[in-house]
Amino acid sequence: MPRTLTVATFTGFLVTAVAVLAGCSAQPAPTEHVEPGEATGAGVQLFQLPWTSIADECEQTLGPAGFAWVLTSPPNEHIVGEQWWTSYQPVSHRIESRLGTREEFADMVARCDAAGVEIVADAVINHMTGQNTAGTGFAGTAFEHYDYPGLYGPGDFHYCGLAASGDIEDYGSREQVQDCELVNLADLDTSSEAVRAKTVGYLDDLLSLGVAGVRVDAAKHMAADDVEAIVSQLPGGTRILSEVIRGAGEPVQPEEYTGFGDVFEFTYGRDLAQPLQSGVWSDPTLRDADDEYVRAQHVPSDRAIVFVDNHDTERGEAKITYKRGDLYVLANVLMLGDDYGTPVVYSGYAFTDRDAGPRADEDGRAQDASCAGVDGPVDAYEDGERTCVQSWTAIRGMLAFHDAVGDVHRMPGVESGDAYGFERAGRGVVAVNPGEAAETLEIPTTMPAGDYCDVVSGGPDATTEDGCRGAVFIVDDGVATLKLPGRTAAAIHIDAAAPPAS
Ligand code: AAO
Repeated sequence: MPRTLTVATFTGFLVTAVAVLAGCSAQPAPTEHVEPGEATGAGVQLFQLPWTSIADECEQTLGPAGFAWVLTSPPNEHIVGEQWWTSYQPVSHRIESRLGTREEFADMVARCDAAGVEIVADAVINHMTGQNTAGTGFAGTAFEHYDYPGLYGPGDFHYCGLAASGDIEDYGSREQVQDCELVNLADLDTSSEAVRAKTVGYLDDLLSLGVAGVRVDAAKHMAADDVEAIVSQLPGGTRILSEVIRGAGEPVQPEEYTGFGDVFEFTYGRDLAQPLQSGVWSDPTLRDADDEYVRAQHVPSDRAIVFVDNHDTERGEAKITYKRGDLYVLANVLMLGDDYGTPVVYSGYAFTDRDAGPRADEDGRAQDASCAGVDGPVDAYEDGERTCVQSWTAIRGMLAFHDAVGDVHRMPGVESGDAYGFERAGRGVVAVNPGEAAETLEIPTTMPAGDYCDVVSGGPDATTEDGCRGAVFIVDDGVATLKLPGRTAAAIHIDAAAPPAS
């Protein structure tokens, strides 16, 4: 028997209604003609995908699907090795790597921009290499652990002396986290004007190639003031996305980095995984009297980059990754249907060995990979096979949902068994059923009555008999009725009404 509103949400809903009647500034009463504000354009992380393939993806899939930006892997010259993480050990600021040449990178940026997709580059500016022996980089640059001729020398690094190893051994110590070495990586002294100038020079070079912004790798390991001193020298409007993993009880917290840019919010994916595994739901969204988000352990919505998983967490803490295909679809549907933060879909490759790099040629260059014809997760991947999440029907449908609902509020949720769903005020309804048993959700909505194409299973398609490629759901008398087989999701929105039967 579907519970239309749990007690908590029903109370919340009543409070909201009363508040609106009383003229308080709680969530506005949904109206079917609410016009959305600008949606925070969704991105996709194309992990270890070469520049030529990213350019193809922008033109063939990302632009048409409505992705606003791509997060690339680090473009800098790196140490030689088959592991993916060699990309995170810079040898120079040359844009020459296993993922492509400077010219290929510039061409990718131009082709993606022409397709309406911006490029955000992963920038490794906290450190250099982590091997104690001298070496030669992927593009032929000679280096030693603390000596990078023409770039950085021994005087440009921290030697913290706080632990015998010189490495971070205690994340409870701010000094260790920001002055010692992360896993033996030579730690740049970002308080030094000389280091800052060289770092700004690298970032300016990326921007000169048309890049719209950067992910600041290991930002936690640089004082927020140092990061701000660096990025404040970049052209206004440059997008800054800081990686600051939220660690309980740690002195360095993500909030410190929200004054000059956005922050990847690691709590989001952790919180999303729990109800999808347990089927026990509660509304995470609490808005205060000023209508501002007050999600515990989350940075403010307008500073949050949210994700289900990324290249680190899929190899570590994440409970829901591509390896759990159907639940992974449900997690991405909820993220793209939510009204918190700016979502970034993760797209990598299948692996058994966490260190295994992308499929590469004999010269170590990552192989081009096409996602043509991929429309969903597969039961069994070969190691190195791209997951192509950006091409999945469900994801492309939810990109359309995300854009159609804009920034209108997420309304109190509705549950039935393991299933859960919610309205985006007057413009869409989204629901998931992580359980095995089929469920029917009746979700209050002010969307206009009528038939709607489910965008998770295909959306509008004029070539079909009922005008929808997949399921059709009905809104009638202020209720959207969504029938969900086990392990499925569904979503309808204002721009995906089923055309009237001809
Ligand atoms: C490789 C080898 C090393 C070798 C090194 C140097 O693996 O054995 O010593 O080379 O030769 C990547 C790979 C590393 C690789 C590195 C360099 O992951 O394996 O090392 O390239 O090639 C911390 C940082 C965070 C960082 C993360 C991996 O804060 O910034 O470690 N991520 C970025 C990149 C990452 C990259 C680097 C940085 C380096 O995304 O791909 O490394 O450029 C806690 C702390 C976090 C900490 C994690 C892991 O997190 O809070 O700050 O991240 O631990 O140490 C719960 C907890 C939370 C915990 C989390 C994850 O959620 O609440 O506190 O679990 O465990």
